Amino acid sequence: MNIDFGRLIINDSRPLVFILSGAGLSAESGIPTFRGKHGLWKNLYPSEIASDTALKERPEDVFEFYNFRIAKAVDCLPNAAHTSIAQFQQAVKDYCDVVHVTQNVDNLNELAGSPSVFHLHGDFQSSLCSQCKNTFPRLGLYKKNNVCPVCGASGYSVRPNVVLFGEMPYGLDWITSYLKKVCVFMSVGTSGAVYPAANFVLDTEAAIRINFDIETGKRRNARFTHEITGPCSQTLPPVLE
Ligand code: BV8
Repeated sequence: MNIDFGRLIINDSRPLVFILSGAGLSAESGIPTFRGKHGLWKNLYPSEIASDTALKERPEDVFEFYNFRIAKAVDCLPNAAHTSIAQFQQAVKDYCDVVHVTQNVDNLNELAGSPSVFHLHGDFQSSLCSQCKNTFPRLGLYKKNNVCPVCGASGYSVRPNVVLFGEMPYGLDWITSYLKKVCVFMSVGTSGAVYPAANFVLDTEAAIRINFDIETGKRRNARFTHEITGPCSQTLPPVLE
């Protein structure tokens, strides 16, 4: 089965490398991680404020949380880890498929020239209308009177196109099927604190499963064959070059 993965057609007869990234990939670009010392926002954990319940009960706080994060990310630039993934995808494209699934919502992979990256938890560059379910480019920050350009809905209907806690992540159907075919699985800068992404390393049948993290050895329930400790802007490029 071939699948049109954005601009990448994944072909069953070719080797498949799967990269799962998290907030640690963008940490050295200046975007705070979720569970590090910057992990709290107004003394709230992400699972409290970035949730479907919070969006229903306190949409103004959820919008403020995302406007705060968008403002923090707007001037950030890709680091050497983003660039090494993008260059790796280009370098092997004639004989190997590289699927990069990120839990991040920033666009640093795209800015680094990545030909394809899949945002499992959505992205900051687009908005979602809760009424008509269409997505469209985000115009400015989130506020109550944003109007959906498709159906005209307003109020808090035009929201960040992100997967909140309690909402279904994007692409799970093809991701879980491809994890069975992957030969190399790389986890880059993720704590494994969030599901179902945390289970991908358990679901894959890849012979090689590498964890790149600044602090390894803490994911007891994962089945990595290799742990490479250090900031990923330094540890990832030598492996992908
Ligand atoms: C769902 C939104 C079902 C966008 C995010 C099973 C067990 C328990 C709970 C659950 C379960 N299944 C589902 C749940 C509930 C829940 C969940 O997982 N809860 C957690 C708290 C236990 N999951 C969900 O709700 C998911 N939905 O399952 O739906 C369903 C079924 C039917 C119908 C409807 C629904 C949805 C999860 C998505 C939530 N949204 N983000 C945004 O705001 O950005 S999650 C959020 O956490 C971000 O996406 C983030 O990327 C993600 C994971 O965090 P990390 O990326 O790993 O970041 P973290 O700070 O934790 O770690 C950073 C790592 O980097 C660290 O290890 C650090 O050491 C390392 N690091 C730091 N610097 C560097 C570095 N590494 C290398 N170099 C460096 N320089």
